[in-house]
Amino acid sequence: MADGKIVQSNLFANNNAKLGSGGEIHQTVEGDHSTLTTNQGLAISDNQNSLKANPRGPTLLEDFILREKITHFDHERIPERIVHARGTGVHGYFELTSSLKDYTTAKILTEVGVQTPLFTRISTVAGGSGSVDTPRDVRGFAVKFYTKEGNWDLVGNNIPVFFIQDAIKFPDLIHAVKMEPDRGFPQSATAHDTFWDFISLTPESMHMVMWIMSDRTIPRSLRMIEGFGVHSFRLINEQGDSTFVKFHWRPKLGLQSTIWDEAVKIAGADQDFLRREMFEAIEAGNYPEWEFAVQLFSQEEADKFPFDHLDPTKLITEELVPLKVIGRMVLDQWPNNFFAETEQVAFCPSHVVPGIDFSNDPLLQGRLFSYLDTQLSRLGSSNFHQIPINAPKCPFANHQRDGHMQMNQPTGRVAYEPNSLSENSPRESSNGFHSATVNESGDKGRIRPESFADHYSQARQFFISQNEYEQAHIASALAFELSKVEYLHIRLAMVAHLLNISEELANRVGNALGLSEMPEAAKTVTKAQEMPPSPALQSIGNMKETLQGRCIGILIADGSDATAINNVKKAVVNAGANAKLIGPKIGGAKLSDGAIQKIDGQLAGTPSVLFDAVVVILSTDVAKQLSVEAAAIDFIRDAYGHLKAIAVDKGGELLMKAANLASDKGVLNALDVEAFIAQAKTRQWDREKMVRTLA
Ligand code: HDE
Repeated sequence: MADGKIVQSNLFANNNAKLGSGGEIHQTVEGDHSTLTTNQGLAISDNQNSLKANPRGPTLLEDFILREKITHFDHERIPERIVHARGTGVHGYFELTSSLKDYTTAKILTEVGVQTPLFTRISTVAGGSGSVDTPRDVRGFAVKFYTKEGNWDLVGNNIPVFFIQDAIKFPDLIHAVKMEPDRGFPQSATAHDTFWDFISLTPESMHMVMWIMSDRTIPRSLRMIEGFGVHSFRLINEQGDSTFVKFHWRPKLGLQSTIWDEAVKIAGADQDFLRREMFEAIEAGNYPEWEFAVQLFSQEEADKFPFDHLDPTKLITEELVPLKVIGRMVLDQWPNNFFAETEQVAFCPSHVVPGIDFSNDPLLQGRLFSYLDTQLSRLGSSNFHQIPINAPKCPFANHQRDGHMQMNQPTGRVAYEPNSLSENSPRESSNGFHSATVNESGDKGRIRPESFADHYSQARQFFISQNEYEQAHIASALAFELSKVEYLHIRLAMVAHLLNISEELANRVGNALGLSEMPEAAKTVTKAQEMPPSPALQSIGNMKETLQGRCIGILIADGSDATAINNVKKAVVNAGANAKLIGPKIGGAKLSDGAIQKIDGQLAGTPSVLFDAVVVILSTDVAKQLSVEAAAIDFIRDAYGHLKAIAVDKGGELLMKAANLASDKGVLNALDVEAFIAQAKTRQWDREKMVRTLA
């Protein structure tokens, strides 16, 4: 689409009873678009000056061109999402690699090799649309598949469980986590009183608390997170039999997170770090990819689980029901326009296709109402499905009519069904959507099932499944968050819950908080069950040792060794990473061979938190000068503190000394490129206890 071109609805393509048929929903008005016009097509002769009574006189009300422009501008913003306001969206496709024909009639899950277009939006939950990318927060993972049988929205998160068991608690949870209503802060942070107050009074949240305090909520890249449908859904096959299913996305680049101190500093260095990283990857043709997997299980199998799969605070471990990989998603096209696509996209868990159905998960049941309702207030019209990003790419037709911003111009007399006046008007079809045949009986009431009463077993299972570094990060995150809580009774109430999860964890957190006395364990209805550790729940433990998708920062300056720079850069790029040169001046650096080397980032504005590993190649003279430069010292000290591999030449060694850093196996000679690459593929986890006290 050419810049500035006006794209308008194709009124005339949609003007028969088969609304939107043929998938052609928008068309560019043909002709020359080089003249600036009003929205009525009137050519504008002066876009610099408003109409005035005289050159220095008042502006005239008559200036309809000014008024149209300002009025439109005044209404540019629409209400942001009440949750998940901050998001990054990308187009791509889904390709099925293994058919689920025995389980479902959904074509998207049975037609192997077919590519289905999709739009994926990854978001934070708590912050406003202009908030930073890297707070500790759950990431939303929403995918809209434009299938042949209608749009299917899989609206999930990067964590497989949720805080609450019943939709009626959602507004309370969100009010507790969002900025506090009297003071208007904190923006996008759980580390405050109201959040922990609510959580401490909500034992069902404890499993989710373990996940949000883990490194999963501080991802290194949107390309390095998992996605989960969270709830159990149903698949329905041709015979009408249904099977339960859980959906999973697994990133090809593996899982990777930042260190908490790093995430905090990234927020200062680049508010848009994750969005920019995604944008740059796609621009460079490094298309993010995920495997799509399912866990399938019958009602009989579910009856034997030691928990209720309808409870969204529970997950089904891979050891209990293995994952079956059935497809892949590739994101390969950045939207043309952020507002038109990423902002206006409207996901609804109720958007399913024949062969996919819902379970009775009470959280999912509430969501089936909420999303359609929220689109009405956000997008302002029940015609939001006509916006190109939301419109199905298959024919769709019905007798719904009129309403705000109606883009279609139906013809004919018939807007009802059944009718005898129009042969071509849309009618129901036996291949359409059918709900699973399920027998429902029992007493009506506002009742939490007893099978939802165990709040600690899986929280404990998650904690004991983590490796020692991950456990230390969870304990430290809890200590950090609770240290921001002003009320002692809230801290104590949380530690009382932790005692039911793991005494060791509770003691570590209690100790880090400096509690003078430990509380009693929180009262429980059900005793926690012993569940075996599930190594698949680790993230550091399952990190891929790779440089694919990673970025290496190379600090250079005037006089730096040209050969050393080229060698390391080449090796890093060959290993699949991006290399960026950082120097004191953006104009470039005159290297040892006299050539001027272009620089990608100025040292003061490009700290090492933006990289996965760093190299420092400096002449000894320049290194001495930089030894009193805070940005240079911070560059190497933070890289060290964030457990990154560091390669140095003689000048780099001087900087290490000035920063008072000891050598270890992650500190390498810049000439030994291979050794550096091997260490850069991971983090120096053993270094952590040397640089920070963890709980
Ligand atoms: Fe959402 N959620 N949610 N949520 N949610 C919204 O819909 C809601 C829940 C999720 O990128 C809203 O369009 C209720 C679980 C994502 O546009 C709203 C409940 C999961 C996104 C809403 C939940 C999610 C949303 C706000 C409890 C993971 C962003 C704007 C019953 C499985 C989608 C909007 C995007 C967005 C309601 C719980 C994921 C208000 C009532 C559980 C990824 O309708």
